Amino acid sequence: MTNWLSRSEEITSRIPKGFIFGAATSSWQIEGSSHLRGRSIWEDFADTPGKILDGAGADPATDHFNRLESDLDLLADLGVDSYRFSVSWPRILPTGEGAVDQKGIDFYDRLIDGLLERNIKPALTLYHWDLPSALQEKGGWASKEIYEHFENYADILASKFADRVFTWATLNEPWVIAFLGNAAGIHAPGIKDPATALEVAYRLMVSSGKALEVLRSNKANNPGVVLNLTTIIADDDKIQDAANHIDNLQNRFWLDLLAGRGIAPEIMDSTSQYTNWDFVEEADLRAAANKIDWLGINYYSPMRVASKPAKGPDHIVGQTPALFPGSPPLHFVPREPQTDMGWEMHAPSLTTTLTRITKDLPGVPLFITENGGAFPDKLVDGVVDDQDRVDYYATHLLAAMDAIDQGVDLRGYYAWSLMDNLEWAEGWTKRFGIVRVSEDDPTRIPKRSFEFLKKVFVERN
Ligand code: IFM
Repeated sequence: MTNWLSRSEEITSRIPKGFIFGAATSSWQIEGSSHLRGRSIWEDFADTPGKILDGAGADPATDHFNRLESDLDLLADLGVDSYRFSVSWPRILPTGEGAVDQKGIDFYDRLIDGLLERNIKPALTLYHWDLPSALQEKGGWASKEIYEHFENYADILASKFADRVFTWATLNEPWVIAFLGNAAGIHAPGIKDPATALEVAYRLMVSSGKALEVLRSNKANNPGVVLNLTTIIADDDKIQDAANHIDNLQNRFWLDLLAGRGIAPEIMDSTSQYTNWDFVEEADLRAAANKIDWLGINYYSPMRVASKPAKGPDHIVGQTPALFPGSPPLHFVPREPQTDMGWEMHAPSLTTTLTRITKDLPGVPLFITENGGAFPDKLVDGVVDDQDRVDYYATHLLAAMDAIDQGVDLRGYYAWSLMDNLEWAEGWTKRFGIVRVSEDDPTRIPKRSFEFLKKVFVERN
């Protein structure tokens, strides 16, 4: 393994002036203090036995709600330009609608002001998966009423924070929300119904487009959206059609909607056994194509597919045919080296993902809004020497610079994640942080990867 701590100048010398560096988190994964807000679908899911691998729930998470100031100090020490966080919808509107909870507004006011005092630009995401349970009871993202609820929520946040936030993202990873939550049922709300998942995918993008308008009408800076797109690799000749189907649902669906191309006939055909798409309306498609000032890409790994299964362990988090309704038979076959999620580490796929997006959605500046890896960290004598994570960051930062050299308008990079946290259905069993936190000890211990990223952030020109 390369000693990147002594070779960070290979990266810093390639970073363009004005490039934004940051770290990212999300509300449900870190905040805790769920008694001070309304209930979300993730508490409902976590309370269902067997849904979360280690039985973890919303509390205490990393206890960030009570440790805000010292967590902001950590960010300042890391030397970031920006911090990407999400707002918990049920902290602002306990049932998703009705009266605003001032406690929730006060918390995010303190967060945003605390960032600005430390010269860190707030990058706010409206929705990172913690839907108020009361809205799920009314149909959640599968119902048309969600448009109005999401617009109302966006309006409240923008009217309070538009003057101080640097970038706004409407949604985080709508593919995950739609398909992990509603097709495979491995995320909240735990529905296993492809037809619902396809409708949710569509309604999410329409909701996002409508919220973009609301943000703009409140003069919010830089409204955008965050997608998890990746490169699909067909590992043998017989699998190209299936690989195209995976690509259609993972990448093309979202890019086409944003670009105003609507829903491709190939996608409608290959999913026709589940839905006739009669919920699609012209006016909605126009809303889904509302202008974004930037697109966020969360990238971790390519998806490698083959006609035959690979040898060895086959539990890959978030890679299963059930996530791609209408898919021909196929197997996910990540190669070594892999992260703890079973995800193949292949930095060149970050470059190809970014160049492809630039081709399919030209003229839109990009940010890498999440990138990082889960590894089986060991705490030895108070130190986490996570060289595997350092290696992951170094190779992916170089791959991001390669994309810039190839003409991609990449404006920034956020590491996932500032700290170990609740990794959704995996609970505490997977650690993505550059700062160690554990389920039974909220003490923050910066890892070697923190030291490495700090060096890169501080030493760049
Ligand atoms: O932890 C998640 C995050 O919430 C969304 N993007 C992927 C991360 C790792 O799985």
